[in-house]
Amino acid sequence: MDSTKEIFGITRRQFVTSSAAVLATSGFAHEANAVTALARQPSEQGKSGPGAGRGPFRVIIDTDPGVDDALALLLAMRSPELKIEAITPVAGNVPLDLTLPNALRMVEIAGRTDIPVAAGARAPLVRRLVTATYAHGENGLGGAVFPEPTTKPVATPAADLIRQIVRKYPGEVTLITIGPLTNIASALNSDPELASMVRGLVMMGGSLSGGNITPAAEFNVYVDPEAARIVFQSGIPVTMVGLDVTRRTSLTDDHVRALEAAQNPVSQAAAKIGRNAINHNREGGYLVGPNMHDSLAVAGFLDPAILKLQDYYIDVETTGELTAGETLGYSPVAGDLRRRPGMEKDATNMPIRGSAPTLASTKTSPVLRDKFVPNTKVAVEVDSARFFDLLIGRLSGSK
Ligand SMILES: [Ca+2]
Repeated sequence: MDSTKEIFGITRRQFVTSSAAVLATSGFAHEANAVTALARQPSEQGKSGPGAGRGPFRVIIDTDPGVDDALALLLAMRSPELKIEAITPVAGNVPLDLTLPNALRMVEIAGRTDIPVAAGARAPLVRRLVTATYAHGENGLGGAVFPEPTTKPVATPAADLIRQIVRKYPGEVTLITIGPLTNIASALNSDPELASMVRGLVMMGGSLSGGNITPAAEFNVYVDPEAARIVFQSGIPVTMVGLDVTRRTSLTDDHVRALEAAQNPVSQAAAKIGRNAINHNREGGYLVGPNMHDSLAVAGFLDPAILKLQDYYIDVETTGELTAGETLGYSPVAGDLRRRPGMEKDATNMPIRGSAPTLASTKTSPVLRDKFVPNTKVAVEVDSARFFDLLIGRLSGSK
Protein backbone atom coordinates (compact mmCIF):
# COMPACT_ATOMS: atom_id res chain seq x y z
CA MET A 1 0.00 0.00 0.00
CA ASP A 2 1.57 3.27 -1.05
CA SER A 3 1.14 6.84 0.06
CA THR A 4 -2.19 7.16 -1.72
CA LYS A 5 -3.94 4.76 0.64
CA GLU A 6 -7.06 5.90 2.38
CA ILE A 7 -7.00 7.63 5.73
CA PHE A 8 -10.31 8.59 7.26
CA GLY A 9 -11.83 8.21 3.83
CA ILE A 10 -9.22 10.34 2.08
CA THR A 11 -5.87 9.33 0.71
CA ARG A 12 -2.63 10.04 2.47
CA ARG A 13 -1.64 12.39 -0.35
CA GLN A 14 -4.94 14.22 -0.09
CA PHE A 15 -4.45 14.41 3.68
CA VAL A 16 -1.13 16.17 3.24
CA THR A 17 -2.37 18.25 0.33
CA SER A 18 -5.55 19.36 2.03
CA SER A 19 -3.66 20.17 5.20
CA ALA A 20 -1.20 22.29 3.26
CA ALA A 21 -3.77 23.85 0.98
CA VAL A 22 -5.97 24.88 3.80
CA LEU A 23 -3.12 26.82 5.32
CA ALA A 24 -3.22 28.96 2.22
CA THR A 25 -6.83 29.87 2.86
CA SER A 26 -8.36 31.65 5.77
CA GLY A 27 -7.82 30.80 9.40
CA PHE A 28 -11.45 29.90 9.68
CA ALA A 29 -11.21 27.44 6.83
CA HIS A 30 -8.12 25.97 8.40
CA GLU A 31 -9.94 25.47 11.63
CA ALA A 32 -12.92 23.92 9.90
CA ASN A 33 -10.68 21.51 8.07
CA ALA A 34 -8.75 20.61 11.17
CA VAL A 35 -11.92 19.56 12.90
CA THR A 36 -12.74 17.13 10.15
CA ALA A 37 -9.82 14.77 10.70
CA LEU A 38 -11.58 12.59 13.19
CA ALA A 39 -14.98 13.69 11.99
CA ARG A 40 -14.47 11.93 8.69
CA GLN A 41 -15.23 8.69 10.39
CA PRO A 42 -18.83 9.32 11.38
CA SER A 43 -19.45 11.15 8.12
CA GLU A 44 -18.64 7.92 6.29
CA GLN A 45 -22.17 6.84 6.97
CA GLY A 46 -23.68 10.28 7.15
CA LYS A 47 -24.40 10.03 10.84
CA SER A 48 -22.99 11.82 13.82
CA GLY A 49 -22.60 11.24 17.51
CA PRO A 50 -21.60 8.10 19.34
CA GLY A 51 -23.41 4.85 18.80
CA ALA A 52 -24.83 5.90 15.46
CA GLY A 53 -24.15 2.59 13.79
CA ARG A 54 -20.63 3.47 12.63
CA GLY A 55 -17.79 1.14 12.05
CA PRO A 56 -16.67 -1.14 13.32
CA PHE A 57 -13.18 0.32 13.04
CA ARG A 58 -10.24 -2.01 13.45
CA VAL A 59 -8.02 -0.78 16.27
CA ILE A 60 -5.09 -1.94 18.34
CA ILE A 61 -4.86 -0.43 21.81
CA ASP A 62 -1.34 0.03 23.13
CA THR A 63 -1.46 0.70 26.85
CA ASP A 64 0.27 0.77 30.25
CA PRO A 65 -2.54 0.25 32.79
CA GLY A 66 -2.60 2.57 34.65
CA VAL A 67 -5.75 3.96 36.29
CA ASP A 68 -6.96 5.95 33.31
CA ASP A 69 -5.79 3.20 30.95
CA ALA A 70 -8.05 0.77 32.79
CA LEU A 71 -11.09 2.98 32.27
CA ALA A 72 -10.06 3.64 28.67
CA LEU A 73 -9.84 -0.10 28.00
CA LEU A 74 -13.23 -0.71 29.58
CA LEU A 75 -14.70 2.13 27.52
CA ALA A 76 -13.23 0.70 24.33
CA MET A 77 -14.46 -2.81 25.07
CA ARG A 78 -17.97 -1.45 25.67
CA SER A 79 -18.01 0.42 22.37
CA PRO A 80 -19.57 -1.40 19.40
CA GLU A 81 -17.85 0.97 16.95
CA LEU A 82 -14.52 -0.69 17.68
CA LYS A 83 -13.20 -4.00 16.46
CA ILE A 84 -10.32 -4.41 18.89
CA GLU A 85 -7.77 -6.59 17.12
CA ALA A 86 -5.33 -6.64 20.04
CA ILE A 87 -4.36 -5.01 23.30
CA THR A 88 -0.62 -4.56 23.69
CA PRO A 89 0.60 -3.62 27.16
CA VAL A 90 3.92 -1.82 27.52
CA ALA A 91 6.03 -0.73 30.48
CA GLY A 92 5.14 2.78 31.59
CA ASN A 93 3.03 3.84 34.55
CA VAL A 94 4.20 0.64 36.20
CA PRO A 95 6.49 -2.16 34.95
CA LEU A 96 5.28 -4.69 32.36
CA ASP A 97 4.93 -7.28 35.12
CA LEU A 98 1.95 -5.19 36.27
CA THR A 99 0.64 -3.59 33.06
CA LEU A 100 0.27 -7.01 31.41
CA PRO A 101 -1.85 -8.63 34.16
CA ASN A 102 -3.78 -5.37 34.60
CA ALA A 103 -4.74 -5.44 30.92
CA LEU A 104 -5.76 -9.10 31.27
CA ARG A 105 -7.85 -8.18 34.32
CA MET A 106 -9.74 -5.56 32.29
CA VAL A 107 -10.36 -8.03 29.46
CA GLU A 108 -11.81 -10.51 31.96
CA ILE A 109 -13.95 -7.90 33.71
CA ALA A 110 -15.39 -6.81 30.36
CA GLY A 111 -15.99 -10.43 29.32
CA ARG A 112 -13.79 -9.87 26.28
CA THR A 113 -11.22 -12.64 26.57
CA ASP A 114 -11.67 -13.05 22.82
CA ILE A 115 -9.30 -10.07 22.37
CA PRO A 116 -5.64 -11.11 22.12
CA VAL A 117 -3.40 -9.48 24.70
CA ALA A 118 0.30 -9.49 23.76
CA ALA A 119 3.20 -8.64 26.06
CA GLY A 120 5.17 -5.62 24.92
CA ALA A 121 8.44 -3.95 25.79
CA ARG A 122 9.84 -4.11 29.31
CA ALA A 123 11.86 -0.94 28.83
CA PRO A 124 12.06 2.06 26.50
CA LEU A 125 14.19 1.86 23.35
CA VAL A 126 17.37 3.38 24.79
CA ARG A 127 16.54 4.53 28.31
CA ARG A 128 15.89 3.09 31.74
CA LEU A 129 12.24 2.86 32.69
CA VAL A 130 10.79 5.68 34.78
CA THR A 131 7.40 4.75 36.24
CA ALA A 132 4.55 6.80 37.71
CA THR A 133 3.58 4.82 40.79
CA TYR A 134 3.19 8.18 42.54
CA ALA A 135 0.07 8.73 40.43
CA HIS A 136 -1.17 5.19 39.78
CA GLY A 137 -0.29 3.40 43.01
CA GLU A 138 2.10 0.48 43.36
CA ASN A 139 -0.26 -1.88 41.52
CA GLY A 140 -1.04 0.58 38.70
CA LEU A 141 -4.76 0.68 39.51
CA GLY A 142 -4.67 3.30 42.24
CA GLY A 143 -4.68 0.56 44.87
CA ALA A 144 -7.93 -1.03 43.61
CA VAL A 145 -7.38 -4.76 43.98
CA PHE A 146 -8.77 -7.34 41.54
CA PRO A 147 -8.15 -11.09 41.38
CA GLU A 148 -5.20 -12.51 39.50
CA PRO A 149 -6.23 -13.01 35.88
CA THR A 150 -6.50 -16.58 34.63
CA THR A 151 -6.36 -15.52 30.98
CA LYS A 152 -2.94 -15.80 29.38
CA PRO A 153 -1.30 -13.45 26.91
CA VAL A 154 -0.77 -14.73 23.39
CA ALA A 155 2.70 -16.06 22.62
CA THR A 156 3.50 -13.43 19.98
CA PRO A 157 5.33 -10.35 21.29
CA ALA A 158 3.41 -7.08 20.97
CA ALA A 159 5.56 -5.48 18.26
CA ASP A 160 5.29 -8.61 16.09
CA LEU A 161 1.55 -8.85 16.61
CA ILE A 162 1.08 -5.17 15.71
CA ARG A 163 3.04 -5.74 12.51
CA GLN A 164 1.07 -8.88 11.63
CA ILE A 165 -2.32 -7.26 12.17
CA VAL A 166 -1.48 -4.10 10.24
CA ARG A 167 -0.15 -6.19 7.35
CA LYS A 168 -3.23 -8.39 7.42
CA TYR A 169 -5.53 -5.36 7.07
CA PRO A 170 -3.48 -2.74 5.20
CA GLY A 171 -5.00 0.73 5.44
CA GLU A 172 -7.62 -0.37 7.95
CA VAL A 173 -6.02 -0.40 11.38
CA THR A 174 -5.95 2.61 13.68
CA LEU A 175 -3.46 2.46 16.54
CA ILE A 176 -4.80 3.94 19.75
CA THR A 177 -1.78 4.52 21.96
CA ILE A 178 -2.26 5.44 25.60
CA GLY A 179 1.18 4.60 26.94
CA PRO A 180 4.83 5.17 25.96
CA LEU A 181 5.33 4.44 22.26
CA THR A 182 7.98 1.73 22.57
CA ASN A 183 5.91 -1.10 21.08
CA ILE A 184 4.81 0.97 18.10
CA ALA A 185 8.32 2.25 17.38
CA SER A 186 9.68 -1.30 17.61
CA ALA A 187 7.08 -2.48 15.09
CA LEU A 188 7.89 0.41 12.74
CA ASN A 189 11.63 -0.22 13.09
CA SER A 190 11.16 -3.87 12.17
CA ASP A 191 9.26 -3.13 8.96
CA PRO A 192 9.96 -0.01 6.89
CA GLU A 193 6.73 -0.40 4.90
CA LEU A 194 4.51 -0.68 7.95
CA ALA A 195 3.84 3.03 8.54
CA SER A 196 2.26 3.42 5.11
CA MET A 197 -0.20 0.63 5.95
CA VAL A 198 -1.45 2.17 9.18
CA ARG A 199 -4.70 4.07 8.82
CA GLY A 200 -3.94 6.50 11.61
CA LEU A 201 -2.67 6.78 15.16
CA VAL A 202 -4.58 8.43 17.98
CA MET A 203 -2.24 9.13 20.85
CA MET A 204 -2.70 10.16 24.41
CA GLY A 205 0.59 11.89 24.82
CA GLY A 206 2.49 15.10 24.46
CA SER A 207 1.58 18.65 25.29
CA LEU A 208 1.98 22.11 23.83
CA SER A 209 1.37 23.69 27.23
CA GLY A 210 3.91 22.20 29.60
CA GLY A 211 4.44 18.78 31.04
CA ASN A 212 3.28 16.69 33.96
CA ILE A 213 6.43 14.76 34.87
CA THR A 214 8.84 17.58 34.09
CA PRO A 215 7.98 21.19 33.32
CA ALA A 216 8.60 20.34 29.66
CA ALA A 217 7.40 16.78 29.12
CA GLU A 218 4.22 14.77 29.26
CA PHE A 219 4.77 11.35 30.86
CA ASN A 220 4.25 9.00 27.88
CA VAL A 221 6.64 10.95 25.68
CA TYR A 222 9.10 11.53 28.53
CA VAL A 223 9.41 7.80 29.18
CA ASP A 224 10.42 7.01 25.61
CA PRO A 225 11.09 10.18 23.61
CA GLU A 226 13.07 8.34 20.94
CA ALA A 227 10.08 6.09 20.27
CA ALA A 228 7.72 9.05 20.14
CA ARG A 229 9.98 10.78 17.64
CA ILE A 230 9.94 7.71 15.39
CA VAL A 231 6.14 7.74 15.47
CA PHE A 232 5.78 11.46 14.70
CA GLN A 233 8.27 11.19 11.83
CA SER A 234 6.84 7.94 10.46
CA GLY A 235 4.34 9.50 8.07
CA ILE A 236 1.40 7.95 9.93
CA PRO A 237 -1.33 10.57 10.32
CA VAL A 238 -1.19 11.24 14.06
CA THR A 239 -3.89 12.74 16.23
CA MET A 240 -2.30 14.00 19.44
CA VAL A 241 -4.59 14.11 22.44
CA GLY A 242 -2.25 15.72 24.93
CA LEU A 243 -2.31 17.49 28.25
CA ASP A 244 -3.69 20.61 26.54
CA VAL A 245 -7.08 18.90 26.61
CA THR A 246 -6.75 15.95 28.99
CA ARG A 247 -6.08 18.33 31.88
CA ARG A 248 -9.69 19.43 31.51
CA THR A 249 -11.18 16.02 32.28
CA SER A 250 -11.34 15.66 36.05
CA LEU A 251 -13.18 12.64 37.38
CA THR A 252 -15.60 13.71 40.13
CA ASP A 253 -17.51 12.07 42.98
CA ASP A 254 -20.70 12.43 40.93
CA HIS A 255 -19.18 10.43 38.10
CA VAL A 256 -18.13 7.68 40.47
CA ARG A 257 -21.54 7.61 42.16
CA ALA A 258 -23.17 7.13 38.75
CA LEU A 259 -20.86 4.19 38.12
CA GLU A 260 -21.51 2.72 41.58
CA ALA A 261 -25.26 2.86 40.98
CA ALA A 262 -25.11 0.66 37.92
CA GLN A 263 -25.17 -3.05 38.70
CA ASN A 264 -22.86 -4.54 36.12
CA PRO A 265 -19.29 -5.80 36.43
CA VAL A 266 -17.72 -3.15 34.20
CA SER A 267 -19.40 -0.27 35.98
CA GLN A 268 -18.57 -1.70 39.41
CA ALA A 269 -14.92 -2.19 38.45
CA ALA A 270 -14.70 1.29 36.96
CA ALA A 271 -16.28 2.74 40.10
CA LYS A 272 -13.80 0.93 42.31
CA ILE A 273 -10.84 2.17 40.26
CA GLY A 274 -12.29 5.67 40.06
CA ARG A 275 -13.01 5.84 43.79
CA ASN A 276 -9.48 4.71 44.66
CA ALA A 277 -8.01 7.17 42.18
CA ILE A 278 -9.96 10.10 43.62
CA ASN A 279 -8.92 9.16 47.15
CA HIS A 280 -5.31 8.71 46.07
CA ASN A 281 -5.41 12.12 44.39
CA ARG A 282 -6.88 13.80 47.47
CA GLU A 283 -4.31 12.22 49.74
CA GLY A 284 -1.70 13.75 47.47
CA GLY A 285 -3.22 17.15 48.09
CA TYR A 286 -4.18 17.78 44.48
CA LEU A 287 -7.00 20.24 43.90
CA VAL A 288 -8.18 18.75 40.63
CA GLY A 289 -8.15 15.34 39.02
CA PRO A 290 -7.58 12.58 38.59
CA ASN A 291 -7.72 13.41 34.91
CA MET A 292 -9.04 10.83 32.49
CA HIS A 293 -6.20 11.30 30.00
CA ASP A 294 -6.41 7.97 28.22
CA SER A 295 -10.17 7.64 28.10
CA LEU A 296 -10.28 10.96 26.28
CA ALA A 297 -8.15 9.62 23.43
CA VAL A 298 -10.52 6.66 23.02
CA ALA A 299 -13.61 8.85 23.35
CA GLY A 300 -12.28 11.36 20.83
CA PHE A 301 -11.94 8.54 18.33
CA LEU A 302 -15.46 7.29 19.08
CA ASP A 303 -17.08 10.73 18.95
CA PRO A 304 -15.06 13.33 17.02
CA ALA A 305 -17.31 16.15 18.24
CA ILE A 306 -15.62 15.86 21.65
CA LEU A 307 -12.34 17.36 20.39
CA LYS A 308 -11.36 20.28 18.22
CA LEU A 309 -8.19 19.62 16.25
CA GLN A 310 -5.59 21.85 14.66
CA ASP A 311 -2.77 21.07 12.22
CA TYR A 312 0.76 21.14 13.58
CA TYR A 313 4.20 19.86 12.77
CA ILE A 314 5.22 18.05 15.93
CA ASP A 315 8.72 16.98 16.82
CA VAL A 316 10.14 15.58 20.03
CA GLU A 317 13.13 16.88 21.98
CA THR A 318 15.38 13.91 22.68
CA THR A 319 18.68 15.44 23.74
CA GLY A 320 17.73 18.26 26.07
CA GLU A 321 19.09 17.84 29.57
CA LEU A 322 15.98 19.46 31.04
CA THR A 323 13.55 19.09 28.17
CA ALA A 324 13.85 15.52 26.82
CA GLY A 325 10.39 14.32 25.93
CA GLU A 326 9.01 17.76 25.20
CA THR A 327 6.73 17.89 22.16
CA LEU A 328 7.39 20.96 20.03
CA GLY A 329 4.49 22.17 17.96
CA TYR A 330 5.01 24.37 14.93
CA SER A 331 2.03 26.04 13.33
CA PRO A 332 2.22 29.00 11.00
CA VAL A 333 -1.34 29.94 11.88
CA ALA A 334 -1.06 29.92 15.66
CA GLY A 335 0.02 32.57 18.12
CA ASP A 336 2.31 35.34 16.92
CA LEU A 337 2.92 33.55 13.64
CA ARG A 338 -0.62 34.15 12.41
CA ARG A 339 -0.81 36.15 9.19
CA ARG A 340 -3.62 38.25 7.92
CA PRO A 341 -6.02 36.65 5.43
CA GLY A 342 -4.35 36.12 2.09
CA MET A 343 -0.86 36.04 3.61
CA GLU A 344 -0.96 32.54 5.11
CA LYS A 345 0.65 31.05 2.00
CA ASP A 346 4.01 32.56 2.88
CA ALA A 347 3.76 31.12 6.34
CA THR A 348 3.88 27.55 5.03
CA ASN A 349 7.49 28.22 4.10
CA MET A 350 8.40 28.66 7.75
CA PRO A 351 11.65 26.75 8.25
CA ILE A 352 11.92 24.59 11.34
CA ARG A 353 15.29 25.11 12.96
CA GLY A 354 17.39 23.47 15.60
CA SER A 355 19.51 25.42 18.05
CA ALA A 356 22.01 28.04 16.91
CA PRO A 357 25.53 26.82 16.19
CA THR A 358 28.08 27.00 18.98
CA LEU A 359 31.45 28.74 18.77
CA ALA A 360 33.10 25.33 18.56
CA SER A 361 30.98 24.23 15.62
CA THR A 362 31.70 25.04 12.03
CA LYS A 363 28.14 24.21 11.02
CA THR A 364 25.62 26.85 10.18
CA SER A 365 22.38 26.77 12.11
CA PRO A 366 20.76 23.46 11.25
CA VAL A 367 17.44 23.56 9.48
CA LEU A 368 15.46 20.46 10.38
CA ARG A 369 12.69 21.09 7.84
CA ASP A 370 12.85 23.69 5.12
CA LYS A 371 9.15 24.41 5.25
CA PHE A 372 6.10 23.73 7.33
CA VAL A 373 4.24 20.52 6.51
CA PRO A 374 1.84 19.32 9.20
CA ASN A 375 2.24 15.76 10.48
CA THR A 376 -0.20 15.85 13.39
CA LYS A 377 -3.65 17.02 14.28
CA VAL A 378 -3.43 18.33 17.83
CA ALA A 379 -6.46 18.41 20.10
CA VAL A 380 -6.73 22.02 21.23
CA GLU A 381 -10.21 22.11 22.76
CA VAL A 382 -12.42 19.56 24.51
CA ASP A 383 -16.11 19.33 25.27
CA SER A 384 -15.61 17.82 28.71
CA ALA A 385 -19.32 17.35 29.49
CA ARG A 386 -19.87 15.47 26.25
CA PHE A 387 -16.81 13.34 27.01
CA PHE A 388 -18.03 12.34 30.46
CA ASP A 389 -21.54 11.65 29.12
CA LEU A 390 -19.98 9.12 26.78
CA LEU A 391 -17.49 7.68 29.28
CA ILE A 392 -19.87 7.26 32.20
CA GLY A 393 -22.75 6.29 29.93
CA ARG A 394 -20.80 3.50 28.26
CA LEU A 395 -19.18 2.23 31.46
CA SER A 396 -22.48 2.19 33.36
CA GLY A 397 -24.31 0.58 30.47
CA SER A 398 -26.82 3.41 30.09
CA LYS A 399 -25.54 4.42 26.62
CA1 LIG B 1 -1.53 5.26 29.96
